[in-house]
Amino acid sequence: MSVVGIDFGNLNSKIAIARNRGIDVICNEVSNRATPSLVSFGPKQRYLGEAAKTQEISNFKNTVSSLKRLAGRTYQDKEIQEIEKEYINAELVDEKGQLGVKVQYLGEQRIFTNTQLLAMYFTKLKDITSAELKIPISDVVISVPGWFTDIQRRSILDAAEVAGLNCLRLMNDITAAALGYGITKTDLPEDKAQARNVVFVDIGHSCYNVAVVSFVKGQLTVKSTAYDRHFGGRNFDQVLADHFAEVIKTKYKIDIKTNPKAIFRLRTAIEKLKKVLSANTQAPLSVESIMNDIDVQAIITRQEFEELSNHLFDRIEGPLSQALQESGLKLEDIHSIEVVGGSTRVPSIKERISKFFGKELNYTLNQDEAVARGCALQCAILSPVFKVREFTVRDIINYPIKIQWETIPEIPDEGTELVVFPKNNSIPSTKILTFYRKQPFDIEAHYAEPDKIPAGINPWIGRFSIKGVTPTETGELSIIKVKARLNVHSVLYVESASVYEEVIKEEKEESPKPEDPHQMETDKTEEAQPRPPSPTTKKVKNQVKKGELPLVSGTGGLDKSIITQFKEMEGQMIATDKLVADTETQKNALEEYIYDIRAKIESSYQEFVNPADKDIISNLLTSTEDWLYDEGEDATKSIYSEKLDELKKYGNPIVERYRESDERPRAEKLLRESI
Ligand code: ATP
Ligand code: MG
Ligand code: K
Repeated sequence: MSVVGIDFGNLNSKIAIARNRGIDVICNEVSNRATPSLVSFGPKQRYLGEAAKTQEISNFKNTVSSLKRLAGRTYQDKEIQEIEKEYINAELVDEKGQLGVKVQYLGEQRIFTNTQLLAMYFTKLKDITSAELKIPISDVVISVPGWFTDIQRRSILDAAEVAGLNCLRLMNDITAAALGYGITKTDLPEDKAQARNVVFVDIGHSCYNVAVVSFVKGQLTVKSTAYDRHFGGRNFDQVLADHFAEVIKTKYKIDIKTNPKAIFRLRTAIEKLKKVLSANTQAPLSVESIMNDIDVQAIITRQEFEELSNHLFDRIEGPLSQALQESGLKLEDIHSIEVVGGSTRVPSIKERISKFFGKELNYTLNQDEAVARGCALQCAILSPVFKVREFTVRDIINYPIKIQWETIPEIPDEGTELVVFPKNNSIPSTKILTFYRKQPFDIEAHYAEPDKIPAGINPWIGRFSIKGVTPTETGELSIIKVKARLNVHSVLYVESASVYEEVIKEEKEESPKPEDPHQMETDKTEEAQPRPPSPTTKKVKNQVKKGELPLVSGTGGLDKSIITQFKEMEGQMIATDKLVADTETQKNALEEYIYDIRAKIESSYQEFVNPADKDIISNLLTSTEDWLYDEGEDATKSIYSEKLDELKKYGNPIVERYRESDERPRAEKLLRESI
């Protein structure tokens, strides 16, 4: 069984695994510890991760980036139209209500949905991991930003399922970093009153996440979080791109803004330049053949960069102060500040964070790998086969969720909605709602503050139909208890609906105080109050479960049938890619054989080839080689293996004769020694 953590980043992803009693970040096929979050499509195969990066510019329109930002979105989504479109080179389209891309694949125009694209990328991460572990993998923990909504989370889970991954937990990325911190600290306080409060800040490529986390021995509790969902390295890249576009316009009289490829080339160069600027006071820009065969050069000082980016630096403080305020802590309660994410290397960003807290920043965690490591740790904790130190992770949700229903004439004052999971409610969590109904009814879950969720995301979470509801035997309203659950992924669903019966018991104590009839936390108490609440008498009404009711759920996730269909399609694409790879391997084997035999018949094999055969073999080698570089350039796997077999018909006897003669003296020697 595998223990794997994936930091799914917008620019690139990191994979950590548990082995040798520790956590390792693994390398991909080109020995990089981070894999570009890209998928692309070609005439014969897909290119995933590094391979997509290699040909990003030559296969411009068929390369899809920003996969993470596409999860759970629709084509009409404001943020897709106004922001993400700018960063994605492939054409975005609407595919039956799903966000899709239109690309050329296997010589035809194809549309793939966001979930499929995510699944393709996860397939790649899965391959990288199984190549390293040398076993098929399934169990993983994947990171998502804490601000992801229900539908975004479901999209990632659906994609993982399509890729054949069993996601044990979608972990909020900053919480993963906090887990990595907590589990290695041996000096955490035992006493809750002395809990250590640490602020974690993650600024990556596309977003900025903050959490205030309190630690005691063996446990972390996220107290508050705050986000800037549109703040990261790419914003700085954009500021620099705008600046250099102007410089280039003046200096070279070309307007690169009219040319998407030129913009892309510039952005690529800027991403490198920006890193140079973090360590140096100035950095050169140089792009060959940016457009119209013109090479451009420029230079920028850190000071200029800082002036251009000042409006961005001014946004640093907001989430920090919001998180601090919501945590209910004061500046002096903060023990330390831990920073992760690539963009926290920008000196001015560090300065601003440090200034806000009036403290030096801490770098206990690996800035690039902390999230992946935390996810792997969480996977190890959840995995039954792996022993890890006990560590409880108490995370929270970011947006309040309400349940809505329709009133019935019998209970006119029932109200129509209730916030069941308020902001910062801990996860996982189950709440029981009690209804009094004679007939089947529906409830709906919505985000209670639609303006707080990412613009363009539908606040609707799901509709749940409770079937089979009838009046009681005496024709009264039945008591129906509905269990709503936020699971470890922070995904909401209705777990069950049951019908209860009231049984009157004589008891001495007073009945409990009336409470909100609809809400009760099972984690604390299993008892729920009926409506109307029982008066304070010595007769106590107890509710006894009579049976389960049928339940039909409609949520933002994909239907099982579509997931099955996507799985089949993914399977076919994997097979296509594998065939291309196997064909290449077979072709290389043929080529190698030609060179090997050709060299050896002139040397070590010489005395084992009879002169008559030698010409035949030589000619065959030459003709096969000629064929390989001509019409055989692009043949099928079976043709390459036929050709190889043909060569081996002549080659094998020679090799055998050589081996025999080589082994004979050795065997004789062994024989002599053993006598
Ligand atoms: P996200 O968390 O937003 O989904 P991600 O996890 O892929 O994205 P990271 O790997 O944390 O992002 O960070 C990548 C960003 O950090 C890029 O924008 C990159 O340019 C920037 N970055 C990396 N190193 C440096 C550096 N030395 N100086 C400035 N910026 C840097
Ligand atoms: Mg990240
Ligand atoms: K375990």
